[in-house]
Amino acid sequence: MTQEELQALQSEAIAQVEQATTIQAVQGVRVTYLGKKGKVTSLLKGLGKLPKEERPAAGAKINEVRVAVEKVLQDKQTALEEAALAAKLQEEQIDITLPGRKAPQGHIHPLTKVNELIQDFFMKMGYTVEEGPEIETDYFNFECLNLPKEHPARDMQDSFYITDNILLRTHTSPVQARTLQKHEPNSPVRMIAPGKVYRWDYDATHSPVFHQVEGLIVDKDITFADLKGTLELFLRHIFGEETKLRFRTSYFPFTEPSAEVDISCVMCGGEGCRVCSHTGWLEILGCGMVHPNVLKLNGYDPDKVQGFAFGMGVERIAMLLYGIGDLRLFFEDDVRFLQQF
Ligand code: 2NM
Repeated sequence: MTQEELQALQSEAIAQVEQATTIQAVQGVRVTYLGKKGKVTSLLKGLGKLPKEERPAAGAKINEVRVAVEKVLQDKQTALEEAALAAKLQEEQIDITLPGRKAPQGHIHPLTKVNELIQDFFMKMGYTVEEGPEIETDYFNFECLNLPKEHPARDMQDSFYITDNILLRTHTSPVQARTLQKHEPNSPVRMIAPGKVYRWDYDATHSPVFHQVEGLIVDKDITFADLKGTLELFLRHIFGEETKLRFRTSYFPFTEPSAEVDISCVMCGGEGCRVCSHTGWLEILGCGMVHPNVLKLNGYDPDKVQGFAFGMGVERIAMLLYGIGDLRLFFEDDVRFLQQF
């Protein structure tokens, strides 16, 4: 093969490589020229037929063609691979600036929220938050709170008894009794007792399990004026500064005197509406001066100290605050209800 023919073979191979647009096509050109039966390979194999003295020069020339074609093939393959990678990267590009999918987030139950509102207020007023057992003895639930044997709350029909002597607490007052008994006699106490209580009752405004917050303050010279001032600050904090209060005389075995506190209606402001049964007032909590017997029964001397106590239902406050008509909604765990708060 002449020098010109070799040159033509090289040009032909390079032209084919340049026309190739896929890696498979490049591979095809490689087989055609450099494969086992390829055109360049055959020339190398045919060197043996040449006279011995021509072989080195011819071999060198053919090898130059092989190297040149090989280099063009390699460059083309690399270029095609890079283009394929670039195209793939472009196609698979993700926009990392898109906002992610948010996992649904839970939130605080309305009763917990109201409980926290109440606790925050009294904690800022220097009250401690005390807890006690939900399964109580007759002694702590009734006896040391001056609840007489014939009191209706002690009836089997009204309370959940476990044995004759043990029952689910019907109020959180046993926590106050326990706290007084833990203290040095006659030392000051300023506490609230939040928690679940249990009564045999079930309708739109009564649940067998509900939540109470009761409060107790005992010290020298605590008066009914302190009780009024404290509850006025508290109820205006919860229901708004415009809220008016009304104290009505009442009866509780553990307080004397006792009162029920009404607030001006949260819906109509006192004009009269369906929510307040056209009275302008809503019953909101019970309170009174701690009965001397309660102080005595828990190791305190009513001649040295006195105090006031109060109790409220958390569900009732939440219903009035948020305008909820049925107390059972709090316990049904319907997210469509709960999500509104
Ligand atoms: C109420 C109303 C009036 C009360 C009394 C006591 C204790 F333990 F100090 F005697 N704790 N809570 C009380 C008083 C509770 O709830 C309507």
